[in-house]
Amino acid sequence: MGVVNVTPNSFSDGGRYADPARAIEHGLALRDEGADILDVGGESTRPGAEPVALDEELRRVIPVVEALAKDGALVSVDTMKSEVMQAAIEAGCAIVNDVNAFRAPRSVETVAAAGVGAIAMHMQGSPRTMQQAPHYDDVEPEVTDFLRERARALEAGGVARGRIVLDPGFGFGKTVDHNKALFRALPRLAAHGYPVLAGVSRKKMIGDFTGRAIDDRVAGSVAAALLAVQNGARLVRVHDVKPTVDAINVWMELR
Ligand code: HH2
Repeated sequence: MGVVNVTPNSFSDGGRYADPARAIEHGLALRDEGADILDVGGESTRPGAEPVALDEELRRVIPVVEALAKDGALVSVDTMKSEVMQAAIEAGCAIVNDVNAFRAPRSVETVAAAGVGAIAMHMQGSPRTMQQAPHYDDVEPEVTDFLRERARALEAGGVARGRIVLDPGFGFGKTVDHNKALFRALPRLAAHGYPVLAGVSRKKMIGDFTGRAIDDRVAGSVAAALLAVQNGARLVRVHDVKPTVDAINVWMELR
C-alpha cells in the first residue's frame, strides 16, 4: 500500500503533494513502482495534529480518489469521518482505512452498505494527545482484544469477514517499547484469521533505531516492512514503494 497524503502537515511528506494534481501524479507513480493499493488521506494523524474540518478534508481527498480510481487504481481512503468515507466510496474507492477503527457514528453502516473493504486500526487516545503518556498494563492483549472487538462490531454491522483487515497502529499512542512488543506479536495477531496491515514507514521508531532524520529513513523502513511481512503482515503501508517491493521480491525468491 502506497501512501498518498493530500495534506500540508503530514509528518514525512507534508505539503509535498497538497495540490491534488501533484497527489494524483504521485499516486500513479507509486502504482507504477508496484503499489497494489493507493491510500489517500487528507487529515494528518501525526502526534499533536489538529483535526481537519469536513469540508476541507472532502476538498482535499475526493478529486484525488476519483482520478486514481478512474485510472484503474485500487484506492483506499484514510479517514475517520463517515461523510468522507461515503463520498470517497461514491468517487470509486474500494477500501476504507480508519485509524479510529470505525468508532465514529455511521462509519460501520457506511462500509457495510457499500460492501467495501475495512481496515481497522488500534489507537490509544486521539492524534492530538496520544503520544503524551501512552500507557498499557499489557499492550499485546489490550490491542488484540480491541481489534477483535472492532472486527466483531464490523461483522455484526454487516461487513463480510473477508473484507476486514486489522492493524495494531504502530506509533498511535505507543512508546518504542510498545511498538516493539506489538511488532513481535504480529504472528499471533495474524493467527486470528484476519489479514494484518503494518504501518511503520519513516516513523519515529525507525528514527530512534537508526538516528536518521525523517527523509533519511528509507533503508530502516524497508527493513521493518520486510520483517513485518516475514512476521505475518499481509499488507504494508509505505511511502517508499519501489525499494520495499524490491526487498520483498528478493526475499520471496531467496527464502
Ligand atoms: N499511519 C499513518 C496514517 N495512517 N493507517 C493505518 N492503517 N496504519 C498506520 O500505521 C497509519 C495509517 C501515519 O503516517 P502518514 O500518513 O505518513 O502521516 P500523517 O498521519 O502525518 O499524514
